[in-house]
Amino acid sequence: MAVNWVNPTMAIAGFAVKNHKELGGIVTAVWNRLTKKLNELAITGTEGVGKSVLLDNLTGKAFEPGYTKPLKSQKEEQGAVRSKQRIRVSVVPGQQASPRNDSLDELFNGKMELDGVIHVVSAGLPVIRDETQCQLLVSQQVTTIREYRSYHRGVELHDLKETCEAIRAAHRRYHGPKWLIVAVDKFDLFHDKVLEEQRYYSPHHDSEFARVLNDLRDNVGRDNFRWTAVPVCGWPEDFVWNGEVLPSQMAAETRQAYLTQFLGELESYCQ
Ligand SMILES: Nc1nc2c(ncn2[C@@H]2O[C@H](COP(=O)(O)OP(=O)(O)OP(=O)(O)O)[C@@H](O)[C@H]2O)c(=O)[nH]1
Ligand SMILES: [Mg+2]
Repeated sequence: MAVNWVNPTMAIAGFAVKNHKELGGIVTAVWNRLTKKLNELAITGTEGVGKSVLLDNLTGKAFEPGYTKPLKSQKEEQGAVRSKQRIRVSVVPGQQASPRNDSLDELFNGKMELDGVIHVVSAGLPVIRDETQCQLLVSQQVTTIREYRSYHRGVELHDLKETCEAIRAAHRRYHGPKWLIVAVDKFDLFHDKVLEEQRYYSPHHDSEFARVLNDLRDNVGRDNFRWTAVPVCGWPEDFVWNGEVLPSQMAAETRQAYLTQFLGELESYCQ
């Protein structure tokens, strides 16, 4: 590399150095880039469940000043996770339209060989950004938050089955992806009902949800697939449906602790 005597850039191998203190971390990052395997992951889950916000938390973008939450994703998003492992993630858009199908096809049926999947769920509390869609649901008697959650748990389960089908097809091609982490997102909205949600999402209980993933594991072989569920909160805020409010209840330090735990678990699944 040419030595710049006049205007040396504050960057090493593409990593911007803001101050001397950061240098240690950057040297580690460069070292990792040279020595570690790249883990290719997909983030899946239904519309409005929190995939893009979770990605921004994992890449660090959510901590930048002036960050605002993303709009509905119209196409696949990608990012590198801030981690001691090399982890690249692609987010499949949730909206039932061609960008979602193209992305699913490319990630699970194309040239890419995925190492793992982060499947995002929100205990039946996705955000619907389309007013017409909201009105339609209310007209179908989904008027309370209780009814909303029950309806969306059905949608979530259907989506999980679709994702497992894609994983099964990928396994027929290259025996991967080898693992799946269920990100139980929006934990700030049901932190007080932790055991209930744990019973539904955890691999250690026999729920309808767990059965779908256990069937997949038995089908592709226990040596070829494992899964777990980890609670997380990407963006704490009250949830409102048809005038009813479910308050967000989570202190900033608790949220940080959940995020740190999520990242730790993710790193342990990556090589
Ligand atoms: N309470 C709460 N709300 C959240 C959380 N994460 C996301 N949200 C809300 O959910 C909305 C949707 O989040 P996104 O990350 O954009 O959802 P997505 O899964 O990417 O949705 P699509 O792009 O439509 O597939 C956000 O705009 C927030 O209003 C969370 O941890 N807690
Ligand atoms: Mg999105």
